[in-house]
Amino acid sequence: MTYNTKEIMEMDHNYGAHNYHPLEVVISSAEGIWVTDPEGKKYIDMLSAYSAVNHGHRHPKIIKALKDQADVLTLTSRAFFNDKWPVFAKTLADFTGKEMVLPMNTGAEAVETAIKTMRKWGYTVKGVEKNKAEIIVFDENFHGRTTTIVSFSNDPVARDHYGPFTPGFKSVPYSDLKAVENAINENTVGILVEPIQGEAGVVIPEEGFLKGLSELCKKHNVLLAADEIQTGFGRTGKKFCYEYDEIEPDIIIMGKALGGGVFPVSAVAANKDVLGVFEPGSHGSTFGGNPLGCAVAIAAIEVLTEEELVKKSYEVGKYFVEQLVAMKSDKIDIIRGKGLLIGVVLKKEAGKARKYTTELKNRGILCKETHDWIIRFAPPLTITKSEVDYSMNIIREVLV
Ligand code: IF1
Repeated sequence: MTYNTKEIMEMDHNYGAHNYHPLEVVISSAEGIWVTDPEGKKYIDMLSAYSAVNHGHRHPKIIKALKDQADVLTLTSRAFFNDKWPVFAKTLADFTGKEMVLPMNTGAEAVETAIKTMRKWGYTVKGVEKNKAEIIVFDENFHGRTTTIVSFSNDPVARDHYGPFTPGFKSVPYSDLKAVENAINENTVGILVEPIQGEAGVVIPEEGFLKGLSELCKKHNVLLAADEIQTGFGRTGKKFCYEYDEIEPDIIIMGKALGGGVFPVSAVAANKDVLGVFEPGSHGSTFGGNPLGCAVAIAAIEVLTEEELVKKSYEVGKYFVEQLVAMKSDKIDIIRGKGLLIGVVLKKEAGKARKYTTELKNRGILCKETHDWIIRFAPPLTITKSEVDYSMNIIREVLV
């Protein structure tokens, strides 16, 4: 049984909880940068499932890894060894330059893992008094949707009515090193930071912010955890966005594109002096490190390197921004981006972004507004300059 767009949207409305407000387009198949609706209309995907589809839809090598693995072994739990997880751990350790990896599934679970790591390190290594650990986070952060993570969000939509909240977090203004230093005390175990704030509207911190954080962390014996869930794996034109500041965070949090656009795979990577705090039973997940996810993630990392997607993201991203600037649209206030993570802030008088994302959708470009005034462009990293040119003609029709 297949359904048309209208039927699918009605079924979604009638049976699905209303925790989303999607653009009115149904995707029923996809390949590379292209997605297709049930009526056969094609669109260019300029969102990439919020950076989870960096490799393009159904990348052949990743799909092959998925199918090959599905034919031999899919799930074991961690009660036994499986022959894929350790290979994935080594692949990701080599890729990140860290000694150890802890696998989970979703981004929020990886963030929770980083929080637990920092707290446990605080108590068992730094010597913080029981239940006193503090973690510094930043205003307008987005790290996921668990009750602990929304406890330190300041977005009322994400947070309201979910209390009582988890204590132990201090939120300070993004990009404000002075505020960070003032917030640090003897109970501070870690700083959790997005190298670019994605949900806040692709907010890029002042140059040297991460470097400054890294220095503060070293000075005060505090761990630095970089949430690279959205910015990692080439999205911003580097393997990881923190590389722009030439730093080494203590903890790297990964998700989204690690699953190659097909499977939820997340992980935390750190050195043994940090991730070594866990002992058997102290943390885990039924599906974390499952052979299917590991096979996919190994392929995803290999494709990134083989196809030089990081370099492409840097170059095509630069070109994309140049083309946007050259449009000289009087509807646009600010254009900001690194690699292929690009935010276009509209002027208030241009009206809300939803109007433009809907219009772009009608003309064959899928992207999503964030907050009321910002359009985010984040196509698969496989997009070519000529495909950007093609898209830009449509974007020009809508934004100029
Ligand atoms: C949704 C936003 C993006 C993330 C960072 C952790 C997570 C995310 C930096 C949690 C997830 C997603 C969640 C998704 C929409 C999307 C999003 F608009 F909500 F904020 F990308 F900007 N850290 N971001 O960006 O990862 O548990 O979802 O795997 O619909 O909630 P997750």
